[in-house]
Formats: sequence, structure tokens, C-alpha cells
Amino acid sequence: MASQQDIVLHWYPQSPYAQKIASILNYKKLQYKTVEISVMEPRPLRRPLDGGYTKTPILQIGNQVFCDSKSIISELEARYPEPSLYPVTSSGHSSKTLAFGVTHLLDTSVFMAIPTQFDLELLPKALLEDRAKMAGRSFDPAAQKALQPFLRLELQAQLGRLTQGMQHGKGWILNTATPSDTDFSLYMITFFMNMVIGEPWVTEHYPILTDHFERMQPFAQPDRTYDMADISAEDALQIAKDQQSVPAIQSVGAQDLLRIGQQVSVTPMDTGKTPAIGELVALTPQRVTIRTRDDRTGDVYVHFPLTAFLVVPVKARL
Ligand SMILES: N[C@@H](CCC(=O)N[C@@H](CS)C(=O)NCC(=O)O)C(=O)O
Repeated sequence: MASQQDIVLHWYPQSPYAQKIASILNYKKLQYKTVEISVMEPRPLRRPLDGGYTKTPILQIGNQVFCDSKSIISELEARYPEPSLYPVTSSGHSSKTLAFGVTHLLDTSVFMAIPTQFDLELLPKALLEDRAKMAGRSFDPAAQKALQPFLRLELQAQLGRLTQGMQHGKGWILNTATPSDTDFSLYMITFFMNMVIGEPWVTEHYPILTDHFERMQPFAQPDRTYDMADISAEDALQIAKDQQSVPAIQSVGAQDLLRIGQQVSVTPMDTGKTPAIGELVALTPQRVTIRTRDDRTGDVYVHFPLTAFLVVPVKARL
């Protein structure tokens, strides 16, 4: 292992998922660097680090790169367990299973209901085309505008159910003494709604969400992210090259399906279905790790969660 590995968040500030990860880095009092990337593809200088994965954020630690917030969070929690994102509940049980369920709901169904409220006519055409490609369908701004009030009813139905057990001024979603992963996801949801629909609407209709968002501020410390050194994409590649290490992961199972050393593709199963391709170096029940190589970076190990990702030998790509 390299003795000192820099943590580098590849983000753009408008990305709710990137804000979630930045807030967790801040909560865990970690020192990190940021690379501000473009809000859309192409990102040629990110490619040597992500193997082809196109979503945001990714977290680089030396020459190890973690893709998708699930893999980023599990790595951060393993390396820096305190303060934990999975505190025990008031009844003394682990919050992990609950966090998996409610965070999943927030990150999928609730999250996807929010961009329906964008005024697509105001977005740059190139960005719209990029997001249509990511979603795997075309966008019709006029049709979306006509449907918007009806789609808002659906969003409000979800928010109404979500907030029914919350208490104003106190408590965390999973009944823990300190915020859990799920509170950071809800923070991200409110951040996203404030950006898309506007803070006054959110506060008028869901004062409980604004209250939760405000109570999260001292933990998430959004201003602290800007105190971190912002480096160039080239500097991030150099960090990978200078800080070479081999991950110590014991592969478990599935050897009958996938062979260590073979070329595999790793593809998100929801949106942004662009495969990352590399040599399979490790597979565990929760994680897949591939290796890519580039003159600018040396070996890069790219880690993905297995939940919501499909790993197949390259010949049988999705
Ligand atoms: N499942 C992913 C979702 C990440 C995601 O959807 N990110 C959005 C930005 S918040 C994205 O990648 N947008 C397209 C892009 O940045 O090119 C995660 O948990 O990290």
C-alpha cells in the first residue's frame, strides 16, 4: 500500500449525489481534494480513472477509484468508521437494514420524481441531449411541461408518505441519536428539490423537510467543501500514478461464472448504461473490482457495487 493516499472527489456542485458524498466526507472530518468536472460528457480526462463509467460522483483514493455512492460510502465507512453512518437505533438495533431500504427508496423512486419538475425549455440543448442519452429515452419539453402539474402530484404523494413519521425540530429518520446514511440521502433530496422547484415552495409545502435540511447543515457543512484544494484533472491522474497500490480484496464465489483475469464489463442497470471495461481482479458478494491501465495513471483499480450493476464477460456485453 502507498503510505499516503490522497482522497479526491470528482464532482460538480449541482450534482445531488456529489453533494451527498461531499457532506459525508465533511461529516467524517476527512481532508480531501476536489476536481470540478463538466456537468456532461465528454470527460476524456476522467476516463482513465473510471474505465468508462460516466456518472457522477466518483471518489479516487490514490489509484483506487470508487464508482456509485453505494461503493463510495461502504469504502469510507470501512476506512473511517467514526462517526458511523449506521448508528444504532433507539432500541439498540443496527440501522443497516433499515438504511438500505429507506436510502434505496430515496435514491431511486423519490429522486427520479424530482427532475420531472425541471423546465426543460430553460436547459441548454446539449445538456438535454446528454441527459436523454443517459435516461435512454428522448425528452419532449412541451409534453413534459403539460404533464408537470400531474407529475408533481405523484412527487407530493411520495413526499407525503415519506414525511408522515418525521418530527419537527428533532430526531433522525431511522430513530438514531446521530444522522445515518438515510439522513444524508434525505438531505440530498431536499437539496435537489430546492434546486429544481425552489426553496420557498419546499418550505411552504414541507416545512419538515426544510427543518431536517437545516438541522443537517452542521453535519454536512457544505461550505467546508470549498475549503478543500481544488485540483486539475491532470493532477488527479498524476496522483494515481504516484500513489500505486494493490487492493487487498479476497475474491469469494462466482468463479464458475466469472474468472479472475478475464475482461469484463460493469454496467449500471438503471440509467447511464455505459459499461466500464477492464480486467476482473476481485469479486465479492457486494463488490466488483476491475483494473485498467493508462500511461498517465499506471494501474487503476475501479470498484463498483454489485447491487444495480451487471457484470458479464466482455463478449456477452449488456
Ligand atoms: N446510482 C448513482 C447515481 C449517480 C447519478 O445519477 N448521478 C447523476 C448526477 S447527480 C449523473 O451522473 N448525471 C449524469 C452525469 O453527471 O453525467 C450513485 O449512487 O452514485
